[in-house]
Amino acid sequence: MNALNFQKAHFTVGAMQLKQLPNDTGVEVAFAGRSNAGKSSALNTLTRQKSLARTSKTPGRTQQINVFELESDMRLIDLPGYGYAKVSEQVKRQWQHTLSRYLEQRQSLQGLVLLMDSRHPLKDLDMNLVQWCVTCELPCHILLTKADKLNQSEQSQVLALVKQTFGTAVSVQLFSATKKMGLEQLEQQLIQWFNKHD
Ligand SMILES: Nc1nc2c(ncn2[C@@H]2O[C@H](COP(=O)(O)OP(=O)(O)OP(=O)(O)O)[C@@H](O)[C@H]2O)c(=O)[nH]1
Ligand SMILES: [Mg+2]
Repeated sequence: MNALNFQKAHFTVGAMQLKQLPNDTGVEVAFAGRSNAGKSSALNTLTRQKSLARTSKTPGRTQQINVFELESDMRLIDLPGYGYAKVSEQVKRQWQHTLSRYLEQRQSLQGLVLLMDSRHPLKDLDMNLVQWCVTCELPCHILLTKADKLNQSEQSQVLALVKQTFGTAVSVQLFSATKKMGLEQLEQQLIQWFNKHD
């Protein structure tokens, strides 16, 4: 299996609309999840860059579709978080519409990394997104984030719960950006997706 240098990731564009995305060729993997789940932090840990993707204590920070190129035709995508309470209904609906169009239409999209805060997993919109992946046959890998906030027995419990909920439809792992926990497992999944279409 080919190695991938995630450290080489660099920002290319912040798209407000789908038509601003790079050409739909090669392979793309997107990071999705509720606002504040830890998407940007996971991308920074993965790429060994402190501030490649902007993180924030204020949920709803990432509002554009941020594109990071690893090599030509290999991209990581930081999607805006969903479910942020303070965003207006209209903005929420607009974003859900854009997200579903992206997931539906993007030919280069080979997999979705779905992040859930390990202390609050399986919210309605998370369930919808997994269901959507299954229906569309888009591979989905779940990261249970901020695992450093749980003790060992809580970690095993949440992992078992989420695995049991989805069965073999998706893969699931614990992750902590701060402790770099689960990093290798995430990398293996990404390498598999990126190498599929070499
Ligand atoms: N303890 C701990 N905190 C984390 C971890 N990952 C992220 N956080 C914190 O959680 C908050 C949100 O992280 P972000 O990475 O900005 O979350 P996001 O999903 O990109 O959020 P939006 O862009 O708003 O959708 C920040 O305060 C992070 O420092 C982790 O592994 N452990
Ligand atoms: Mg973010």
